[in-house]
Amino acid sequence: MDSVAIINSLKKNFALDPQTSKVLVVGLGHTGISVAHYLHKLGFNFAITDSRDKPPLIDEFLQVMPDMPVFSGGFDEAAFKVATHLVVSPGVPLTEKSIVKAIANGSKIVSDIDLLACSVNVPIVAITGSNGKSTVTTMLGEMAKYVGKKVGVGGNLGTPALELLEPSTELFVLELSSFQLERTTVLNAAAATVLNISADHLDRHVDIQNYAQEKQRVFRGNGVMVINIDDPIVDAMQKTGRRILTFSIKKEADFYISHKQGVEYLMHNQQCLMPLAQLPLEGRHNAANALAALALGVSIGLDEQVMCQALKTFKGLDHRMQLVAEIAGITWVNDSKATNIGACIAALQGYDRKVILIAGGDAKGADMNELTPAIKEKAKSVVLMGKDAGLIKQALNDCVPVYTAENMAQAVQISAGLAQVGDSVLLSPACASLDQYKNYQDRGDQFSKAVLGLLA
Ligand code: UMA
Ligand code: ADP
Repeated sequence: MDSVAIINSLKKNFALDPQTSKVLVVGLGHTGISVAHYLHKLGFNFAITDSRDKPPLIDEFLQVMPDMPVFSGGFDEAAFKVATHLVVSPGVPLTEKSIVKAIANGSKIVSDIDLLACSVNVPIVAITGSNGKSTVTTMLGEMAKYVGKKVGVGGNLGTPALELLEPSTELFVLELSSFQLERTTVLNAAAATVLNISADHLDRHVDIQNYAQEKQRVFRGNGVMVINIDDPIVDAMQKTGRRILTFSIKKEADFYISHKQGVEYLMHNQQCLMPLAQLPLEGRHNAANALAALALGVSIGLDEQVMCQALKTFKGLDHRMQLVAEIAGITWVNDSKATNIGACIAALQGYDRKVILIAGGDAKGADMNELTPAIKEKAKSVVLMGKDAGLIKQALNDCVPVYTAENMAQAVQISAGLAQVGDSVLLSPACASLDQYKNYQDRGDQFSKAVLGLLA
């Protein structure tokens, strides 16, 4: 779409007008910068505010737009007072006092996802859920590339949605978080999925019902709904009158798994798509991810055989069930991206024997008792660390031997002492990393470093 068409769409959907609107971009992170570039290009009058004294990207921003007003070190009351529209970064809660006040005074909330949706007339596929978003988003992006589409892949995955705006793009595949969805009102995805729901981000959402409701917003509009019928909360999201494609790893669905002459296949209705063994990813949950990606691809008309070719070469993402090393008959697996209970349970359930589990960190308000059955079944011992180690220890109530470590190096040392030939040591923390590490990548890297250090 050209600038005139985009501005017309913004006017129609949000009364957002370069002549009259005053936009406040809240948060100067990756989202904030991408929004600033977008508004600048369209000739909008805007300012930025960030609660941090020195927002991490301020220098980079001022180099490109030195004249733009930036209010940092707190949310600037005066800037909120005059703003007709707020574009709030996902890291900033909408319950923030200044935002609540601005909304009460008539300011409209617009998300970067809404801005993208108003700026394109090609299909958008939207992917959310508690776990598997990044994997499915990347899988579908790879499939679309294999088919020969010019595709923009991003969102919560890393590249902000508006950075993907390119005139030649034929398809957008977006990973969306609950925070992005709660402030998105006009997205009408051609196909969308909620992969699964398990407790996460309960430090920001009132309860799991509220978290699931925000996720459900991905289905706004009239696109195809891709539904995981193994998850009762997601299954209940089906809407009558909509085209629905279901997937399941437990029972027959539109996309499912079936045995044919002793071989397990990924299936679409009665058609065998490919043997499951040709999917080069560990864990049953990745079969679900592949089925979801196939269903989304079919929804937007991608060729199934070509999509399967892409799946066969998909190596998975770092820090998700990633084999670090096999040392003296012991396998070390980095699943640092398991930042919630659901991911840790899925990791444990993928094993057919007991493992040594390294877990802990910031539980983000989740009830750690939900971990206990899977740990009881699949862990021979548990090494805990981080802020909420005590909560997990309490929940386990001595059902397995528990050890406590100060840091990753110590956790790996303790695990090495416990492990015997044939064992697996799994880092799958069930918690966020920010209490002890820069991010989950840093946590995973420290694990790999400590494991490889065992060789020395
Ligand atoms: N912050 C402040 N004051 C501000 C703005 C932010 O203190 O004024 C803090 C926030 O509390 C947060 C951090 O700064 O802890 C970053 O927030 P942000 O929204 O400004 O971050 P961005 O750089 O814009 O990155 C965001 C997403 N971050 C969050 O949702 C926290 C990125 O997802 C996403 O890749 C990016 O937009 C592009 O779309 C990251 C993430 O952790 C990977 N997401 C969560 C998750 O996956 O669990 C939801
Ligand atoms: P997200 O972007 O939703 O965090 P990722 O693909 O990055 O999802 O995976 C995050 C964690 O969840 C990893 O530990 C991974 O092994 C696990 N995981 C991936 N897919 C699923 C799934 N379908 N169900 C449960 N856990 C999953």
